[in-house]
Amino acid sequence: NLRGYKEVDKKTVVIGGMFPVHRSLVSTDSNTTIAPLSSDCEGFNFRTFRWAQTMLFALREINNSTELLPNIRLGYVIYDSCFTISKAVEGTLTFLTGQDEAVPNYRCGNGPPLSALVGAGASDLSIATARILGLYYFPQMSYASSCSVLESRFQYPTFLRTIPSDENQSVAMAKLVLHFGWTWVGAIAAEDDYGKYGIKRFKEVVEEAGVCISFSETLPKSSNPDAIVRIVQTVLDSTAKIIVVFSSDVDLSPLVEELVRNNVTNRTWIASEAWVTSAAISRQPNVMGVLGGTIGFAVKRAEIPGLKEHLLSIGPYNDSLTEEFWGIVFNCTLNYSEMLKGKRRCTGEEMLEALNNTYSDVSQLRITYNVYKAVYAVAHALHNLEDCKNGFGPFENGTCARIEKFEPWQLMYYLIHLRFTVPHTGEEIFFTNGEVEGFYEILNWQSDPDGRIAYTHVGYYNSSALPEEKLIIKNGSIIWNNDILQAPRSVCSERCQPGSRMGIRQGEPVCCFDCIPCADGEISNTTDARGCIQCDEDYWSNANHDECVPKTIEFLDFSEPLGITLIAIAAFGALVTIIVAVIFLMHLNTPLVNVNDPLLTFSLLFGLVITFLCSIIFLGEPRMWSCMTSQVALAVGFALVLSSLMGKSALLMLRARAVKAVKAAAKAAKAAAAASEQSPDTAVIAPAIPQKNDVDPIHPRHQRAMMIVCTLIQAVACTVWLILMPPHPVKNTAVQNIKIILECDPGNIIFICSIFAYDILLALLTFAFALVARKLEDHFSEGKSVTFGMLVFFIVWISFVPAYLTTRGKFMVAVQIFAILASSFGLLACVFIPKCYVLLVKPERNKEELMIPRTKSRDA
Ligand code: TCR
Repeated sequence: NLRGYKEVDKKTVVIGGMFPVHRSLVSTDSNTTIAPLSSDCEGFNFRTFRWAQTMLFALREINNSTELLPNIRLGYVIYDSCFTISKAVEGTLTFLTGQDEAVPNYRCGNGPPLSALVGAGASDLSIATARILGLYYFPQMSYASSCSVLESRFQYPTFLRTIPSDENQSVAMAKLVLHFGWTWVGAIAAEDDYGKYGIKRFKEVVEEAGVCISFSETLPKSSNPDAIVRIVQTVLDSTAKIIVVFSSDVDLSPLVEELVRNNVTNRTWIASEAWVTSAAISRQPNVMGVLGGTIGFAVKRAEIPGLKEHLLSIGPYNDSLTEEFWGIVFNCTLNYSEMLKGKRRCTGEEMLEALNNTYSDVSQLRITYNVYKAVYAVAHALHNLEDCKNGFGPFENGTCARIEKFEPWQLMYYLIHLRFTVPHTGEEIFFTNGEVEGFYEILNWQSDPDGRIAYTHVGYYNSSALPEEKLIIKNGSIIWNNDILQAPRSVCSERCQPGSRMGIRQGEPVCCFDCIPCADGEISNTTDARGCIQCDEDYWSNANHDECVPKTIEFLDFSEPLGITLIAIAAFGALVTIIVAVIFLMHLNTPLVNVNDPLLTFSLLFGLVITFLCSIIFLGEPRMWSCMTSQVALAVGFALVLSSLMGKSALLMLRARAVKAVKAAAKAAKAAAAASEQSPDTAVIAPAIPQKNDVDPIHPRHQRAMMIVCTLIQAVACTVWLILMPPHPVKNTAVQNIKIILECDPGNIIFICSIFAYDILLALLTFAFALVARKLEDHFSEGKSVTFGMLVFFIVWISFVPAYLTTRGKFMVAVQIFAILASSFGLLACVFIPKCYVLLVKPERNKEELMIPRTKSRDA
């Protein structure tokens, strides 16, 4: 322990200080045969020694000041906590009791009053000491204990600090991670309160924002190479490119060594305040490849004029710590027993000025500045305490505390209500509930021209600013790992683009997912969509599945080429039919026209005109009227055509039968004649020679009646259909997803089937009649042509069925129209071309002829 106060004329007040000048305790084996001794410490830390020296420097400044505490001398007691709780507690008890051996609950009488303890560096030490000091309501002013649990005034009533609480830093780190859109980060924390609570809060904030933690590791407190190797392996195995480390430099350095050994590059490290400017990390060899581009948070930096001179002015013989420091710096010893062991003896004349190490490096005075502020805070509180005018004091009845002998809680009052400006920097310090405002500089590790690490200032975080102004960061000035200027990405899975949705992977964090493309008819229009949205009824997904587009409406339009072609063909057919009718009209009185009832011919032609023209109604956007007329016109038109043909072929069939009978009779007559020649005594009954009237067994009246009745049946059926369940236009979306097919719904499937089945029945009858009559030989062989026409008709409609069933949308209509046109043309051509040929080209063959085949001439 360093003590510095002399009984002089001035009144003395003692300030305690606690610094982790050594890194750890010397491990001793527990031996219960001898009295236990307080352990020794090892691992001298230049950085923290500088902090201790800064306290001395500040005290000297204050003691030399004529304004601050002019009548008081500040003394000090400084303890080395060796970064261990036990040492810190020991020091606290020693401080409170004033005994060199710590005896709790005992404070000896008349020594100079103890004012406050500056320190305990690490949080867990402060937590331990603050519990003890809190018991006596003894003020503690920490410069580095930033853990957020120390915020609790209930548990730590007398704890104040000049470093912002880690609550701010954890949130700041989380904001930084979110700012760069990293959603997949690793976390490493030291195994102490600083690391645990810091990383816990960080995780809370980022996880709430949807970031996932790839791994979470703890750095061991005591040397544990296996654990370090394991952590390096985890870092290597993880795909996270961003690793947040909440640890002090002392605990982190073994990991950094191992990382450098394994050459773990390509990671971006986020540094907490405790190691961001630590030379113990950044001065390790080859560290830049691994840690280059690190981004970290640091507390305010300051220039403290005169500090460097003070640091270099210390001599070897001041106290035990400087002695040790001297020995380490100059690699010699001032200790007699070590000299005996052969170590070089220090001369005491060594030049500290030539020294260039962490101790004398005053470029990053951050925690050092906090120490400076802490000492000044205590001094100002003491000043205010001394300044009190009796009667106007803050305590009972306006009393004041006396500087020669005050109670710790009285000083606490002044600390809580303190507000002062720090000399040299002009920063104003005050405590709200024991805390200072959360302000951090954001530093980026870049290599400067001479290969050293430069901590470049790239932004800041101010917790008391407006939410959107808290984190200010100059993206452009950051140089990332591998000297890249582009911010790295760290995601477990790349974002799901619009058109796909996130699919969870069982048992993995939510940030790791698969992008599943939306099904047809579903879309997602945001990135990282959780699900796809079904498009509305009349809409369908586009090719990218990121937009619902109206379904295309499909129907066979008049104006498109196919429609125009069909209209042209239909019109042509109708025209031809009319021409044929005109030709027939012109030859009305010729035998050919009259060989069968001409009226049936005209009704047949009229039916064909109807079927030709009705195919046009199938085109265009289906409407109520067009659906009704097209089907009905078709059905009735065909009924007319077929019943006319049936009427014709019925006659032909009967004629053929009669002719057959006549032929048979003639044959019989011939045979009889022959027989009578052989036996002249036999009586001959010669059969009569058949006449025209004999072979025309039915009258045209019958034929016409047949035609009319058959057509009427169809017409009536259609009327019923139209009245009961009329066909109507529908939007068909079932067949093809991307289209709305406008088509006619038949209303009732049974109706339409029976109506066309009736047509088929007529066709079959016609065919059957004509088939029987096909052998009927006359000039005009109508039986053959009708048979042939019906065959064409059947072939067309039979092939229509598969074609119709395999087409979709508007082509169904086209197929239907083709079938109508083809069958109509087939009938027209087969039935009328031979006749027109005779009428127009070979009129000489158009003459009355006996219906009886040329039996005579052949026989002759
Ligand atoms: N708070 C840490 C200890 C610590 C520290 C440091 C130690 C901080 N900054 C710099 C060494 C060097 C910040 C704690 O434990 O609260």
